Amino acid sequence: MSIETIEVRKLTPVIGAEIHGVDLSKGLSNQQFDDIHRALMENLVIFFRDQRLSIDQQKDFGRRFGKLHIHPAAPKGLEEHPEILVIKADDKSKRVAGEEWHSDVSCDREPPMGSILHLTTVPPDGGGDTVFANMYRAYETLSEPMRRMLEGLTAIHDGEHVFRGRYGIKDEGKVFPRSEHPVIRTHPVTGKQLLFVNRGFTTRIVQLTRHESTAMLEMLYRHIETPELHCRFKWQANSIAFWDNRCVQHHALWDYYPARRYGHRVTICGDKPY
Ligand SMILES: O=C(O)CCC(=O)C(=O)O
Repeated sequence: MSIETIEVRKLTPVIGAEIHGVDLSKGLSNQQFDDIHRALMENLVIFFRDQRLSIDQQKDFGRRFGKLHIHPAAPKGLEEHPEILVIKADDKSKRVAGEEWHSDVSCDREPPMGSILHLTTVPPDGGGDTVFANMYRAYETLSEPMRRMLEGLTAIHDGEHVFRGRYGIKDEGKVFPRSEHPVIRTHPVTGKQLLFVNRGFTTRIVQLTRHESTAMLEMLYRHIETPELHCRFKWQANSIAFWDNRCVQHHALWDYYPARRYGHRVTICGDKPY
């Protein structure tokens, strides 16, 4: 079956494609939805250019793929839009979202299926690229003995060290999500296996001793950082990146201080990893 309603231009053979020929501010036909979904499954992260979307239009686009997720820790960024996560950096920022390799909110019992980030302001002199990594390929490029060893292990994904104190709001007494997920998970749509630990949230492989777990996770995090697993997206104002959070990790580069970068993310609910 060919992709009929959109043009798909791959960024690399491994991960990432730009999608052309669709205006996301208009409702999608069922065929357009199917084609975009298929492009996402095949390329893991897809990018759109020159999309002038209102917040409601961005939410409508996200809702075609599932229920919208509300972040467990971030303060309400926009009145009346709790589903919007504001992504913002400027000369007052002390940190920015996504400086560490991660998949979004993997500490949730049911981590998000995907995220759709729309940037409206980008740094004037470049910078602020986002790098994405293919976790199927990360799994497949481990040696056979290593894959066998990881099979059946589970790991703790903790929001505490990531979110506590992060947003400058009072969070005493707040309990952040913490969940145990398989180290190797199966993608619910493609049925393929992939590596599901990330430097941002994963703190411990349950069945190993602490020393073993630390060494194993560090080896896996280094492996995930292999450039051949990646694509790197250069943003323009009104670009969108839509990543399948189940099989992609990402890392946002903050190389543009003190310039401003601004946008909105909607996040789509997912299901319990198995
Ligand atoms: O700013 C970006 O490019 C990505 C930010 C990030 O890591 C996220 O939204 O999870």
